Amino acid sequence: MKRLGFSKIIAIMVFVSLFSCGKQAKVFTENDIKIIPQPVEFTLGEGVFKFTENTKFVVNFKDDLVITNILLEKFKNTENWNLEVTKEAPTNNYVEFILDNNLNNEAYQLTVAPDKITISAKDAKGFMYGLETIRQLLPVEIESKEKVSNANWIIPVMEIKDQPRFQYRGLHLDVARHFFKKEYIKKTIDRLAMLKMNVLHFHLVDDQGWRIEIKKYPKLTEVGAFRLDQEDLHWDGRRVTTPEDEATYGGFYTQEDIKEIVTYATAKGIEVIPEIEMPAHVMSAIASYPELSCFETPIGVPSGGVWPITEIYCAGKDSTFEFLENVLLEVIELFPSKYIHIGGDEATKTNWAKCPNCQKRMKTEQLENVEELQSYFVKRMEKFINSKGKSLIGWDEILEGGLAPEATVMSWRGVKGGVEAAKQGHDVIMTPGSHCYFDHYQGPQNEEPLAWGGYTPLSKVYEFDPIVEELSEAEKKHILGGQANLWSEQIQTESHSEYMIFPRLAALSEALWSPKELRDWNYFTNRITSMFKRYELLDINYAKSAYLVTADTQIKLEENIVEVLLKNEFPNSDIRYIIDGTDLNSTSKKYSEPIKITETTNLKASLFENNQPIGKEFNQTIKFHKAVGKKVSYKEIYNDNYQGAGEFTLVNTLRGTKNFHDGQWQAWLGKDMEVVIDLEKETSISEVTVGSMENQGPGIYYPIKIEVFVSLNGKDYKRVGNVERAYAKNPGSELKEFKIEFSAQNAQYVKVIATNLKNTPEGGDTWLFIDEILID
Ligand code: TNX
Repeated sequence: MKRLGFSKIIAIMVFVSLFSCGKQAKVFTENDIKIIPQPVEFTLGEGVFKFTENTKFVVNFKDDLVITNILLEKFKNTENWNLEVTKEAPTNNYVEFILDNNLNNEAYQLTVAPDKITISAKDAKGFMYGLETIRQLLPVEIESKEKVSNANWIIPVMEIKDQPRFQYRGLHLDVARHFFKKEYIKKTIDRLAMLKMNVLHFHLVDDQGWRIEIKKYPKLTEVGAFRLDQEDLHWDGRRVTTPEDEATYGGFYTQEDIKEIVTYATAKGIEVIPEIEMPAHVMSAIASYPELSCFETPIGVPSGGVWPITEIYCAGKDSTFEFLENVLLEVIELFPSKYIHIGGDEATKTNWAKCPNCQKRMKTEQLENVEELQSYFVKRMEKFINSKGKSLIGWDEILEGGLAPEATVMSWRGVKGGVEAAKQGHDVIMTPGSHCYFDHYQGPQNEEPLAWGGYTPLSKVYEFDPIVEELSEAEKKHILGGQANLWSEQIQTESHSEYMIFPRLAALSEALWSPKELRDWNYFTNRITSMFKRYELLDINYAKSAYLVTADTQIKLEENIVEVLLKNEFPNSDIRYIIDGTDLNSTSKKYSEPIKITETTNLKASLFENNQPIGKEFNQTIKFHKAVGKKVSYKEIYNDNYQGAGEFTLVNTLRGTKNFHDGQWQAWLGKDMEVVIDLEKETSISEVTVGSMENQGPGIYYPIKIEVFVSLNGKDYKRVGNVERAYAKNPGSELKEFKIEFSAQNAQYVKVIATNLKNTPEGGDTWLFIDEILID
């Protein structure tokens, strides 16, 4: 018999003892691979690679430190290791970077073997993305800023081939409406890189603030970067400012700050595209230099909402263009990006129609209308920008009056502008409000911090596809990619900004990086929970809105019951509920089918994980009343866009939320609501409650009067009560119940008339929103 050598015996003893004390070698399955965005292709092998104090990074090109730093820093934080970067490969336990010019831009291949890892790429971004993938293969504790004990830094033996679907994968940050410090911008850059995003669109100019130092025009930041502090008021409830107001809210980036941000971003593979708005969204510049406007009236930097935007640059005076060219000369010096974004959105051109200089310009340039004058403006700026070797991007309004010859269009009012631009042979970046506006709500509006409006939950972002099928193959090539926009009217703090960006940015990154065929919401929700743990360790205030339980009801007429359906963003999730008024706990009933309700009931529900409630609790009292499920007849049918949830919307027990698109509201534009509810038999009643909403921004106003009439035969009505409420200015959004009480009446038919305000003091039709009508 062959004898075993001494060292082999020791090896077996170590092996046996490892297993006998329960420390089994981890076997990875596909379910353990939780990478976002999902790689194009991966195959798992057997065994693992283990990072130790002796692991080396083998790099033979410059930028080695910048690239490898992603992981070096992580191991420094968690283990206090100073892993070595060398040019010579050791015998084992190393990560090697191999240049491969056959790969596409930004692509990488990752091969993990037990003794070494290789990352092949053609460019720095490819190498960085390979490292970001390793980071996500490592246990989530790698994100810790503090020492981690007993960690096992292993990743599975595997092979990954990966590359982006789109070359442009961006996030827009509005630092004008509210100012964000350079440190926060740098943090955001790290977080973009982690998701393999590659553009930061930096919205540096708007009415409410000019945020970049321009040496030739110091007043742009001395005056334009600061405004009267009205931060305690709602954005649309702030008073108009004057040049005399004490301006204390604001801030700006010096040119040194900008250089620091750009250098930092470049090292992380992020291109920073500056946006210098024109001809509108520039009241901060006009407050600094009134001569830039048509009528040169001195104004203050606005502290809040301005609509419509009529104070814009004069398109007639040559001095305006001279100013803008000088500004852009400094901007071009600071940003290596090939793009300069000139805005171009939302200009109300009433001053241009009256201004002698603009009129003269239109005559000499033979322009038919003010849209063509804006087109002249943009084309003239494009010529200048092109002469400096750069390309122009503008919002889709730059299509109006004729597109500048080389312009790239950023489509925000849906995808329509993008489609039109691509058909004209122009490059396009898709940022439609429907999927890409991160200033929208992401959960039930009553539960969320104030947002601009709209509703764009995580699953909606995940569905985003920049490619529109009506385009030909050649036209589709013009779609460079997509971008999320975070407008900051309602966002005053960094933590609120993080809340709006995460986790939606993770969904967007997958929509823009991964092949469309691989998109799978179930699989994404399985991976995102691991990302949440990373976000927690990174102190990112990510939104947990996807965990929120929401309810829907169905009326079962025959049985006179209401069925409540519970759901949340996660498929097949463990929702539990309780209806006896006690608190939720691990013994609460698991939700598996609609809950039947026949009387006023308090319903509490939550998503559970590991037998514990997670996320915010759903807590609603479903008010059963005498009109539930009864027929409602309308004198004037509600507006097509707000039909609620069908014929029983007003009497289905479910209440409309502050999100006016939640499918519960019925609404009338410029008209009254008049409905009759048939209680089916003579019933004693003494109160009617009408739910309504006010959100004056989008034109939704409370009724000015509600009247209640009762009848036994449906012909002869008696007025039994009413409430009146005079119009009052009301920023923000609000829900209210209007209760009309009266002495007990026997009635079968109840008529309710809610009178629409019809005209705002500023003119324009008003919306009347109603849900629900309760009768008792
Ligand atoms: C429209 S999107 C704007 C912004 C606002 C935003 C609010 C675009 C090009 N213009 O100025 O902040 O709506 O969502």
